[in-house]
Amino acid sequence: MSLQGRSLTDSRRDGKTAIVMHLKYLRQVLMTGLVPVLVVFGCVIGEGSLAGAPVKVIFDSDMDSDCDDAGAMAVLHALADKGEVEILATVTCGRNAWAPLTISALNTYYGRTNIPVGAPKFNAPLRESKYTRLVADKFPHALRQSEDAEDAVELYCRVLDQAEDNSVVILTVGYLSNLSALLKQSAKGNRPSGMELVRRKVRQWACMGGNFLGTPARDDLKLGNTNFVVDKEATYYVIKHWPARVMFVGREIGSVPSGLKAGARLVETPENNPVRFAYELYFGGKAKDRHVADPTTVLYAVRGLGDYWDAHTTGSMDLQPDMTFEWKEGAACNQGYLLKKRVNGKPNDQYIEQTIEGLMIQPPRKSP
Ligand SMILES: [Ca+2]
Repeated sequence: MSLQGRSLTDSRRDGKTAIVMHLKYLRQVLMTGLVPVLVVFGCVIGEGSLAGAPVKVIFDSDMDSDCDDAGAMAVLHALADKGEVEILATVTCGRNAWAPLTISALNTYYGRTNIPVGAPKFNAPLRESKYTRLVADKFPHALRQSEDAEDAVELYCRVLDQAEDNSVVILTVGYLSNLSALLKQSAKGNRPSGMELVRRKVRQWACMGGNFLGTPARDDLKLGNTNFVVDKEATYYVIKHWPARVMFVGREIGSVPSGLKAGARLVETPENNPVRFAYELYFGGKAKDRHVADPTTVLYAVRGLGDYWDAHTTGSMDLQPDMTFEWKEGAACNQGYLLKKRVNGKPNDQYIEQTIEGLMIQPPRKSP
């Protein structure tokens, strides 16, 4: 049977020829000692910064139930102080009334009062917090009142519309409520739809969420997965429709069962540090170590795999409406998840903990 005028035998022969050519190339590389500069497995491209330029990030957080969101913002600002990241926008994905002011207080502490703060103006999840109200009361914030926060979806659209193509990293450490609304946002005037903006402008989405245990990785939710479960409808829509690259940072990377933690050393920072105060309020006294699910995601979004992690970049997440999933193997596509890295046979957990801890307690470059 012919295939576009060529026989199946011809196609097989061409395939064998291609394999032989690749083997010859590999042999040539090994013999000459030349190492290919570019590794063109699509998912490897796009890690970390491009040619040393700061990574452009939109930070989206449930700044309410857990204190590691505040720790994540500390890491993000510390990396900005090192010139590794430009923070384009900071948004909350929940309706906790003091979350926008807490985010603004953290931006203010690190001397970045000009970063826009967004909040959902729709019926997003509403969760209590042990720290947002008191942080908002005690610390200065450039945002005068929570109501002054921009509509999160409008903020996403504005920032993406102004960005260069394929330049923005979206970093979520909370629910996917904003992203769902963004993907459903219609075109307005000359501005493309939210879906089109993501397709054109987003280089990568770094998503804290899911448990990637076993082979194939599957999540039965027995270890919990707050970021997916709190707004299931949004999560399902976003993961099924996301038109760009996504890297999942699973809970095993910085939370259970990894055991990685940081926060106790915040006691070494000044009392006017709102991150320290958030940890103190969360623990009802002295700041203690807390898991680092969100801070690890920040570290990945800015520095890429580096010498911290490996990644599984073939196949895709087969997510069910109840938020259980199994990873379906297949060709490399736009989805992947981080893998813990072992160095000399040992996990490098301590190295990652120390990196995060150092960034979390790093004093602001500009004094508040
Ligand atoms: Ca979070």
